[in-house]
Amino acid sequence: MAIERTLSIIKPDATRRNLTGKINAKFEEAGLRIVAQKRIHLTEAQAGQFYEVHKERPFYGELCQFMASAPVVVQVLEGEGAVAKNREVMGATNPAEAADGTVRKEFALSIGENSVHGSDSAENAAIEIAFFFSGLELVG
Ligand code: PCG
Repeated sequence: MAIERTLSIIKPDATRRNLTGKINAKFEEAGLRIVAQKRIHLTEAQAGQFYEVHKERPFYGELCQFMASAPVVVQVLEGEGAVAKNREVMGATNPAEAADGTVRKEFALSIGENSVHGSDSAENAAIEIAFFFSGLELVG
């Protein structure tokens, strides 16, 4: 399988509980390499822009408010089949449905406060990485 990159976000519920290191350990144990990472505090407008595809969903306002409620850690993960591998490590969106050993099973609080975001396709990964990082910030 080809080496890919995917965009990951450690969300406010996880940064608040000081879980960045524990979550990063799970990525690294799965063979994903953290090739870029920064801690930022999004405005609600920036969160809204990032999640624009969900604009019509009933939870959009709540989602944007939550994402702006505390700092997040945005990161680029690299590895073989990184998009799918990261989704495996994260587990299902709803922690009640997430498999044992996944980030969301261990750490997520609810479907909204679910600790991590990961790109859902290689195409969206490229768009989401470009949203947060310049080429100069990406190291091999
Ligand atoms: P993510 O970041 O992978 O992509 C969109 C997010 O919308 C998703 O994770 C969830 O956190 C969030 N989401 C999905 N369904 C619901 C919901 O029913 N309520 C809330 N508050 N958030 C949701």
